[in-house]
Amino acid sequence: TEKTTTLAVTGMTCANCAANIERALNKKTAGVASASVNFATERVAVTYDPDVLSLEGIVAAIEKAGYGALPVT
Ligand code: 9UX
Repeated sequence: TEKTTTLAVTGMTCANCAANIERALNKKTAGVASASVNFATERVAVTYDPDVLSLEGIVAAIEKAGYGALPVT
């Protein structure tokens, strides 16, 4: 069963940063079903398979892309 979580993202300075994070999660992180970044609110919603990926793994993937993330839900 998939879970959906929201994280606060830090370090986005232009709209393309949001696309960078979506690419990192949707195309490079196993276990992500879908990820959508809202640049204006600095949030990312991630739907994922908790059997494959942990919340810590989501944070690590965002950090690897060069940004910061803090779970908010
Ligand atoms: Mo915009 Mo973000 O040039 O990593 S893409 S600052």
